[in-house]
Amino acid sequence: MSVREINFDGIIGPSHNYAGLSHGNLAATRNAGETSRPRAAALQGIAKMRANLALGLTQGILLPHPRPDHGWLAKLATDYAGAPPHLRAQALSASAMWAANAATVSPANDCGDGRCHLTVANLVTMPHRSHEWPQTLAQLRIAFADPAFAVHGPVPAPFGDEGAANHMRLCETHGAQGVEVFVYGVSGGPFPARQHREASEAIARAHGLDPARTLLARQSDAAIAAGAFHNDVVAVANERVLFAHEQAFEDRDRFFADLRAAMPSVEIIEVPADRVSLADAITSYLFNAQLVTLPDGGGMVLILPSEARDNERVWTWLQEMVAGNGPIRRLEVVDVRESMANGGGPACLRLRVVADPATVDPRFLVDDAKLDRIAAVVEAHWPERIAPADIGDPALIEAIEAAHRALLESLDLVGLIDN
Ligand code: SUG
Repeated sequence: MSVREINFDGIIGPSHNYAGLSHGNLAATRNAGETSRPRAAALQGIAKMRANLALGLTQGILLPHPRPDHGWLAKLATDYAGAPPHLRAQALSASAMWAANAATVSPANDCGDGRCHLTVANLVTMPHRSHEWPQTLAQLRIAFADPAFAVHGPVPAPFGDEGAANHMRLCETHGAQGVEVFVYGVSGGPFPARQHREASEAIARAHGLDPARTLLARQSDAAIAAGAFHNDVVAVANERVLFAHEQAFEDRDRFFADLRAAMPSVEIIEVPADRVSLADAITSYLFNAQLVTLPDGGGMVLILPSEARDNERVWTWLQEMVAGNGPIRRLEVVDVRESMANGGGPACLRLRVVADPATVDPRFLVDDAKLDRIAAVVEAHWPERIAPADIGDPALIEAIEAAHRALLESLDLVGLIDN
């Protein structure tokens, strides 16, 4: 038995484009109408996975969804050719790449029945994401079919659930019992609050979490209004470290006191607003980093997007932090600019599962050789560019569908999850 954290990254799909579909996600709306580079995007994601493997981490994948989603359009009594432009864009989105929104995961040691529980996120707030869950659920049921796991369907609408992006877990080591924190938003500001308290509470119940080790924290209205459409844009946790912006939580003092009571060894690293403003945190995605523990006592590494290095105030603060004697010992920078332009940083692209890799379907785990194979499919089949005007082009749609088929074939998953 070797329980560890496994990062499952969403492979960036061949339909990756900039349609500006996410109100409240400032990068996505700012880049609406730009030309995307799906091939480069997917290769950037693969390079990030390679860098994680090189750090000694265990790496998994989730697959792009079939796009356009013809089944969803059929439920709307239309088809791709006949659909109005906004429905076409919503049916074509590659947004399943952001695996942090695939599900909420509670490791076995936190759950009453000793199994690792996963609840697929309903993503009901955004139309282009609301039709992801059936395909995500199909993949989770294959990847985590072992009795070590319990995979749940979505929380019912209208309670919005955006998965692990609004969930943090603190623990001494990944294999130990943890304290789980669910972060929800309250609507009323300029942008939607995508995680509802009722959904978080339902998941905590479904996973059989111990109420004494489960906290609900309200995301600050200021953070949502500044463009933090998910908590993972302003906070990230790993083992006993919480790394967060000073303005991430609505009632910060009470939340920190509750967290310290539930887990006295917690170390809170807070970035003050007078050093890094919320606006800087959101454009640089400083907190949308993967905070990981290296194997063999190597300490913690923060895997950041290159945008964090480009912002002088953010980079200066980070360098001071690693020069100090804190738990985060090292900074690694990755280039995921294509995903970032849609508001998805390194942490958005991954779903963390604490489990023994031997219990996971091996087709969802990767090593360098398998990443080589995936990269070869991407090089051969992913469109180089998608401009807004291309979205109606039947030849592009054919190329996207052929690319998706080629990937499933190369991973031996045809027929299992191709709907
Ligand atoms: O849901 N962007 C995604 C980004 C998700 C980031 N995930 C985390 N923070 N964990 C979203 O807003 C943009 C797609 C478009 O506009 O075409 C988009 O869906």
